[in-house]
Amino acid sequence: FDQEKVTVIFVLGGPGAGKGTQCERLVKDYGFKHLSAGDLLREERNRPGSTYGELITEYIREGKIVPQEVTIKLLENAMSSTLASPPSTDSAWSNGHGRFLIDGFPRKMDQALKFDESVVKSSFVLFFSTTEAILLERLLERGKTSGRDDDNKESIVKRFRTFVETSMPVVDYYRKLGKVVEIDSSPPIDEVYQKVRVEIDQRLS
Ligand code: UP5
Ligand code: MG
Repeated sequence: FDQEKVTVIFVLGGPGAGKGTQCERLVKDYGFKHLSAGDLLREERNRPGSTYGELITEYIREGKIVPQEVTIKLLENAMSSTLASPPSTDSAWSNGHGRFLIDGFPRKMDQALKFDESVVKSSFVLFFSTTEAILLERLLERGKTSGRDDDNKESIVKRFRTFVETSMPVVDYYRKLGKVVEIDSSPPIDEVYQKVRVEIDQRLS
């Protein structure tokens, strides 16, 4: 993808930090295309004839990171088809331009390096931080209705461990590059979003 035309913002944070919730709002106000790596994996798992169905199910339940080849391919395909039929007629999407929120990716160093090198470099990283107690409460609450098979205590503990051991190094890597915008996502949704807007307005041309 052409670095000059395609803007990518990575949205990271622990499980339940509010990545999806904040992305939805940004889509409405800024015309981003929201691509959640987790959602793309769940779609691929449910696609009849998918080669990776069982593998994805297993990895998600165990809170492990699906091999990067699979996830990067899904993201690349989604980006290509979005650019081929843009979600709006806004100037942000004219002449092959586009702006993407990539949510929940990269969450392992190999994914980060591969995507930066072979897909496109991100502009910056929105990182939502809060405590594990808050994350747990949100996920258990959501688990009552989400139907997600990783919203149970056992999977949640595994997701937390993967986040600390495997995904935080990615955040730290981008932090050293000066690309991380950290936002406390403990307050109510609207309050967090106000802070997000300020940061996006400063950085989006
Ligand atoms: N909520 C949100 N914000 C709130 C606020 N400020 N105050 C009060 N409540 C708030 O929010 C979670 C819940 O909290 C909701 O009920 C919301 O209303 C409430 P949400 O916006 O859904 O949080 P999010 O950060 O998106 O949480 P999610 O569970 O989606 O995060 P995960 O990172 O765990 O899930 P994801 O779908 O990204 O990944 C799932 C799995 O896929 C991974 O564990 C992994 O196995 C696999 N995966 C890969 O292998 N590779 C990848 O690259 C990506 C995923
Ligand atoms: Mg999500």
